[in-house]
Amino acid sequence: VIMVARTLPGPCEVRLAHEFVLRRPPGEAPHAPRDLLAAAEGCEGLLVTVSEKLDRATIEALPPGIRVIATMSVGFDHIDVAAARARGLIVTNTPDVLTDATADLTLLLLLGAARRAKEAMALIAENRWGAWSPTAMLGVDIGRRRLGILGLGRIGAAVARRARAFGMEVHYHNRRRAAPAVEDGAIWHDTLDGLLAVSDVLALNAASTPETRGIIDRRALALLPEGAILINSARGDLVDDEAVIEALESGRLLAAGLDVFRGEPKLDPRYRDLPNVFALPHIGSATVETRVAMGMLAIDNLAAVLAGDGRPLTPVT
Ligand code: 8YV
Repeated sequence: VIMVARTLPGPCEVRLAHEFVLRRPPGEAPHAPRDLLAAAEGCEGLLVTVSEKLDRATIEALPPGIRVIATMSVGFDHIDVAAARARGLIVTNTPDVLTDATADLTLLLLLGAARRAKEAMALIAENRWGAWSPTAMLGVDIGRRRLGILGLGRIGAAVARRARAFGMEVHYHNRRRAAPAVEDGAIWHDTLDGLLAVSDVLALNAASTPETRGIIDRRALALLPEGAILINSARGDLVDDEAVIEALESGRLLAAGLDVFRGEPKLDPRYRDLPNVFALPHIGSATVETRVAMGMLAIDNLAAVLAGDGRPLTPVT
């Protein structure tokens, strides 16, 4: 018996119904903790997404039969993993299967921001497209710019490969230098400040942790080259919104491409209004193939723990 918090893509639902007895929380998402807890009664596993916030209090209140929490996401900042471990619960995520889709989306953000896609699309949508002009709607060439990646993990490395194909020189900062195969020619900076100084485009691909939350603040933005572009396909809470908006308004940041926001789906209305913000509603992994693969991997993890040898395929680390 498992609690499945959301409706998954069709093939995943077919498999779930075949392999498990299912419980669902009542009503619409986002589900309140008390609804999740009520639905979890009598279950051995939970299948959740980033919308289900499993904080310490919720984890401690879970019924005793729960053995595993499988999140259909690579990020697990919505789960208090320490609290889960303290209760002996296994937590699994869905790495790898969403790497390409999220990296593709990151390039969409980068191109959208650099080529002023929001303003250009508004010309069409609002029927304001006038005569061609040699100086209208000029963006910048990304191939002439250096890309700084904060967090060269699976997704960061996939972004690097794509950026290189566009002619970009790739730099990165991780606390520890990545293995040569992952690095693949990208230039490591042992400090964030060192990376910022060379990042004509800064792409955030780090997990949200106590160390990275708010890391792109006023001080960090001031270290970027004048007219840099900020890309965020990771988590909204990596940036200080006030500082980013101020830099976009002043032109210190040329543009931003953002798929994630602190407090999403609510977002600071200035992100909506600023012409130089190319914003998308957290669709990094939103392709048919990827969402099916994420759902299947979450189910594989539940099956391995509850019906297999007890060992999950992709436990969080
Ligand atoms: C998902 C994500 O859209 O995997 C993650 O961490 O943020 C996205 O892939 C979503 O969070 C699914 O739960």
